[in-house]
Amino acid sequence: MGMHGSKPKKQVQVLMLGLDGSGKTTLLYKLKYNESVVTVPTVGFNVEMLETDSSTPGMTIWDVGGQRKMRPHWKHHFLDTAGLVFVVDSWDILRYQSLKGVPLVILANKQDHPGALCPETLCQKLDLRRACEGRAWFIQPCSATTGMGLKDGFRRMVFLMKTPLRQTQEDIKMKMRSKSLSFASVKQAVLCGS
Ligand SMILES: Nc1nc2c(ncn2[C@@H]2O[C@H](COP(=O)(O)OP(=O)(O)OP(=O)(O)O)[C@@H](O)[C@H]2O)c(=O)[nH]1
Ligand SMILES: [Mg+2]
Repeated sequence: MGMHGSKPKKQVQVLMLGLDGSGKTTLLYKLKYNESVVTVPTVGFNVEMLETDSSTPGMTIWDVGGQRKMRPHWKHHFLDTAGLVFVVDSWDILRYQSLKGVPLVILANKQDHPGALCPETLCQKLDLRRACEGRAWFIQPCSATTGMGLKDGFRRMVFLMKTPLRQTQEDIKMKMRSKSLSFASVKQAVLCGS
């Protein structure tokens, strides 16, 4: 409950999906606590709120297990999803009608591994431009182990929720650079626009 006169804090729901072992749980706890946790495959889901200051909406991140037996349960989380973060690998999820047009951030995780594919190569190999047609999207290199790129990925998620569809990856990078958006200020933008 808030103090007298204060409004309850706004929350946006962000759904994080991806095949089992892609690193969702690791990156969630790295992002939230800056800790490298030892994970077990998620049966069910983990949910964490990302901290923001009192004037900006928080992001509630839902990390749903990616094992085959868990995938039929993904759709139960679609209803109030404002944005989708997909940790590489599968596109099947993009075909669901109820996720049509929902902005997409692809976290190209495990970049700390020598020989990890760069975003541009992944983009080509997975034919992402075609797969992501009809939605705002961005591919973000990251490492759940070191924390590299994690905050940027979620900043981009907030940015994409506010951005028109027809933009190239370069457009998005340039606009974010020129506005020099901070993690807090992009969340403020969501609050003001909603
Ligand atoms: N080197 C490296 N290993 C990672 C990275 N992210 C995750 N891992 C490892 O990959 C394994 C699986 O990570 P999880 O976070 O459990 O994967 P998950 O996507 O939550 O898997 P499910 O819960 O089964 O859907 C663990 O051994 C992690 O330590 C990363 O960025 N770099
Ligand atoms: Mg997990």
